[in-house]
Amino acid sequence: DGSELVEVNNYVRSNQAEPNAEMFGLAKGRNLIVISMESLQNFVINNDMNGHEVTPFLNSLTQDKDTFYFSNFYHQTGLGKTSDSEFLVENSLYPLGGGAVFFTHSGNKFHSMSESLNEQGYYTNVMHPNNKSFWNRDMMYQALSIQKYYDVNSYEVNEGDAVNWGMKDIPFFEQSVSLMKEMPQPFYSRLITLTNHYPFDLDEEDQLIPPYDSNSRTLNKYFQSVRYMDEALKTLFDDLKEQGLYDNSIIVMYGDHYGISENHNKAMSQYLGKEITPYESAKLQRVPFFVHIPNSGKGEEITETAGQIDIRPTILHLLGVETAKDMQLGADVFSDEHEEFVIFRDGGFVTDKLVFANNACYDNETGEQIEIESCQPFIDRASQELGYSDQIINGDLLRFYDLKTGNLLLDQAEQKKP
Ligand code: GP9
Ligand code: MN
Repeated sequence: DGSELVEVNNYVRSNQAEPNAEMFGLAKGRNLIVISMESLQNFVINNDMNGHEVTPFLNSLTQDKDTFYFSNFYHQTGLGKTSDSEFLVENSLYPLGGGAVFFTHSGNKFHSMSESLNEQGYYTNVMHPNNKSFWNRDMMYQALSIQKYYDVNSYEVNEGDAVNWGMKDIPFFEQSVSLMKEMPQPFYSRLITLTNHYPFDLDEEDQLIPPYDSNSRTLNKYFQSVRYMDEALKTLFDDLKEQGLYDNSIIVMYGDHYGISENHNKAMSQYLGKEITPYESAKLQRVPFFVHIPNSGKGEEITETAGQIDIRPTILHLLGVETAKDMQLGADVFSDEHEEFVIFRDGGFVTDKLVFANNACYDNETGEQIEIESCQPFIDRASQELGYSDQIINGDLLRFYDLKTGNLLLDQAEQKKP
């Protein structure tokens, strides 16, 4: 019954972070282009593989005057992988512990970022060259009030333009920008890449660096495949400039989840030159997060510990949209009140000082295991916060929440009791 919402709402209200006055509205009115970078982990950024730079374009962005690069940013996905990251971005709620929320709760009421931006006059859409029903996206996107899904049928997949799971990222970006050119502005387009997906197969002409030389064929190919995606991102920026869409847009990019699972720890340990402890595994869940605001002159590397749940309030505030009434569990990363506390779906977490993984507590600085008592307060809060998120989803509680006023519609909840 909707009365659980009282406690959840109190928690959410008391954890709201005030926007940063200097950043609020910095990109107001601009088109919003969000790129989900498939399987991209942070360990390749500003790193090389046997002398080959893996992500030259993204590396250049880490030094760029218009780009914020977050180097301690974590994915928070579960079994729903890409779709879980989409859920985090649209709702600033956690995905579910078992099963993909895109499949289990597409009938729910949500107040998505798309809904908010649509109210601000944005044309909202997702672009992804896969079948529309994959991850139940066609159904879930309706619940998320996304106006249009440009699925594989919106693309012309020519001979040689597909590899691995489908359309290659370079032609995908090229055609996506042509489609954007025709959209009413401002638009919010969320683009989901596909090429850098397990098993990381590429055509020979797209292999821009040699493979790695470990016992893991997966990791060996991963570097080449990431290198291709990096090239594709460079072409996207060029395409946007060519079509005159670059200057009036903000481009946000994030890695959706890990690409290299713990099954490849031996090869990873060879590459990184250290043993992969549960502490290291947790730190390997870092994914790159970029906020690129053309001609803003604002940009730097930010080391604040943050996660995908923070993307939505961060974006909305940059676009000058208040979120004080939103039922969200993340916080604007630019806010002074943003807390360095990232909760993983399995109850693990990372703070600026601590890492909790595999039921053990570690010092975040040294990686040494320390007594569990140091982690206990955060263990409790992590389970509380995940619990509230689960309650919202499992109880479909947003039915009883009036976003406009921030009022709880509990009379209605009473009436709907079975
Ligand atoms: C499929 C793509 C990949 O459309 O988003 O999904 P994943 O397997 O990474 O969840
Ligand atoms: Mn994915």
